[in-house]
Amino acid sequence: MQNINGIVSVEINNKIALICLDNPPVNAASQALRDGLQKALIWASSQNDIGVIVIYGAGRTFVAGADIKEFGKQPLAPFLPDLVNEIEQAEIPVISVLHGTALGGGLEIALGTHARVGIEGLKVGLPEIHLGLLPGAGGTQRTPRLCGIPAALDMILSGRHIHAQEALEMGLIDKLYDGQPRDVAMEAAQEVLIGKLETHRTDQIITKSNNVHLDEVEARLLQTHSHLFSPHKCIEAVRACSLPIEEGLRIERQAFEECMETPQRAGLIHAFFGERSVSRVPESKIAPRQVEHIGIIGAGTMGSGIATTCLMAGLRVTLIENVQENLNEGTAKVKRNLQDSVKRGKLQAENLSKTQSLLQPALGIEYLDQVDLVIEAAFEDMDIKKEIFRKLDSVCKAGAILASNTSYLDINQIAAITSRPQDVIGLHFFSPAHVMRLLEIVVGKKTDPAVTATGFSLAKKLRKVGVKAGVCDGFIGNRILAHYRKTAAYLVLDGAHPQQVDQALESFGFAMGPYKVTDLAGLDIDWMTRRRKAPTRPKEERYSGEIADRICESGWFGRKSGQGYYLYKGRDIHTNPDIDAIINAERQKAGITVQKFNNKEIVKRYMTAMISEAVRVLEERIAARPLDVDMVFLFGYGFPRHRGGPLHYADTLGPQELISRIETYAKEDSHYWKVPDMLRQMALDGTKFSDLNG
Ligand code: 3H9
Repeated sequence: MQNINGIVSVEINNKIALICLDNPPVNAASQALRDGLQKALIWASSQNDIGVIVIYGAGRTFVAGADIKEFGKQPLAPFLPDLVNEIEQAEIPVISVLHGTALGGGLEIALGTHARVGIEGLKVGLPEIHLGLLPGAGGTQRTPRLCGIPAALDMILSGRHIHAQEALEMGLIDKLYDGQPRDVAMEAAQEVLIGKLETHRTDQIITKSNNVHLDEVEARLLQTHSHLFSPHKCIEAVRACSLPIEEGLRIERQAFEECMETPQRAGLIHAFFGERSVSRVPESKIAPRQVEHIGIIGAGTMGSGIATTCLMAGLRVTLIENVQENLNEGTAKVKRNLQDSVKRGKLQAENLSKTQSLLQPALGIEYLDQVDLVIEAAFEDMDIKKEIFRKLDSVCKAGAILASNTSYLDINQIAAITSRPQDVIGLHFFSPAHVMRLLEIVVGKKTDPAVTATGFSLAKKLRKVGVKAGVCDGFIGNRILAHYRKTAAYLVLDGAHPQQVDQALESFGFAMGPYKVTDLAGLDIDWMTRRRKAPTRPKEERYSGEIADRICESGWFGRKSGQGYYLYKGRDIHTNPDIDAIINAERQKAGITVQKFNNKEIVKRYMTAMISEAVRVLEERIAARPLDVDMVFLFGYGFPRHRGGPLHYADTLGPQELISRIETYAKEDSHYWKVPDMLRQMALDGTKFSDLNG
């Protein structure tokens, strides 16, 4: 055994050289791995009488891609594209054994080898598009040569993972085996030596150009993804696959480097690592409590959605209502949700009836005496919640966790009603709870760290992104939302149209503008919140709710009532012509001189308001790190992923720019627009939000 550099080793066995890549956790093609592989190839080729070289991976996977941590830094030799070319041009046949996931640069290494064999369970893919990139080590040139332009383009533009059998049918891999990587490596190598497994060079295959298909796909992309950079560059690179390979690779390299320079790439990589590091909180080192049986109180939209997500994770659920009719409706909703999940491919059809059987509907809280964790999803009213928690305290077994799904109420007050405040926590799901990935884990003053740890382990089980939040009205997300939504309302009062506000923010990248979101959520929800907050609204605050109040008074609550800011006919959405009269009347009543706002100004004000409240949330330690705020917005509020989240985006502007914007707007409304102290300090120190994520 020749240990090349601690990550790569070579074993010689008769005429076979076995190169093992061992760079946990996912065998990323870091500089050390590339260097080790290059040296291993040279060393193996220099040995006497070698008939075949095999590359395989140790651990749970073959190479899952280039090392993403190296992106944005000075690239270090050997470079992956060069290494793949060297593999392809090797005189001794080189084959690869793929197991686990062979993704991105990992698959590209394999495409450079002269035969690829897979092990059952393998998934392959070119997911670079999700990072704002394109396959930059030959993937755009060799994949079409092996599978044709349409299949290659689908793979590159979707970034999807492809199962072993499909990869075999596509011609991406040559043969499938069952077994351990080293054993399969030996078996496949012996087959090469006796001519049972053929080897070939992908670069020698000629691809016919298919501009008609490429043009069609590009036209569709322009309609749906015109704001994203890398999909267009993917097409540009694939177009080059019918040229001689050296030329194609040069075009691919150029396009890859252009993608690497974009803020979209930086935003998407921030999202990738943020999603993985957001659960790294001090409590994650503590053992969580065991949770197998969950009680859910309330079978409305929220409760039935939470029940659905728990069932899909294989947990037993007791669903509680106090009236039989509501319980029946809730149970039916859960069943519909599960059936929809089968249609969406999130639940296997053969598991449907087993999953349904984990649901136990019941009338009355006394049925929760044996559950490990209760999630209360009743009406948002403090007195109702206190009553429920008082009962839970007397019914639930010792050590059971008592969670509330409240979206803004004070968890400390709820906990104080029980004799076990250490077991009380907020678990704030987002609607529809079986679809949306965010889970705010709201930690009260007395919450036991093991209870917080359980919140995170539950989030993981439910495949949610758990984010730790402190207690305040609205926690991280709704607190910030309540603030920046006022900006949208002020813009409309002062001269913008709700539809223009939506268009401006959708072109910034939001999945939906704020007025479409309000219509979808129901205008009555915000109406109720405004009335709840009315007694505590500061006198100096400019009221932002007049237009929305008038709309609600007309009985228009958005999509569910057929009209709101828009008109709804079936699935179609139209302008609501009656809105203008309401807006104009309110402007006149308030004596407002109408201003014109262009879309850029709308985005500037909206984003500045969002960022300034996010900074206050950090100052008050409601969120511990900027990335917590970012993940809340990416996974719960439709924030454009390629912008990385509000505070990642704030770093692209810098504190000084934000301060000068706020100071300008403060001339119109000094109560609403205030520069947070933390932002001033950051400008003085030259600190970025990314510096505070460590
Ligand atoms: C590329 O290849 C470009 C080339 O075309 C051209 C180059 C010139 N690098 O997700 P997990 C870490 S672009 C560095 O929790 P799972 C991850 O952060 C790349 N680190 O596990 C985490 O660290 P921690 C194309 C990576 O089992 C740990 O590994 N490839 C990388 O749920 C475990 O990850 C991709 O985009 C990486 N490439 O899922 C694949 N990948 O424990 C990206 C992972 O400290 N990766 N880490 O938090 C994935 O999709 C998933 O990680 C994978 C495993 C499916 C592999």
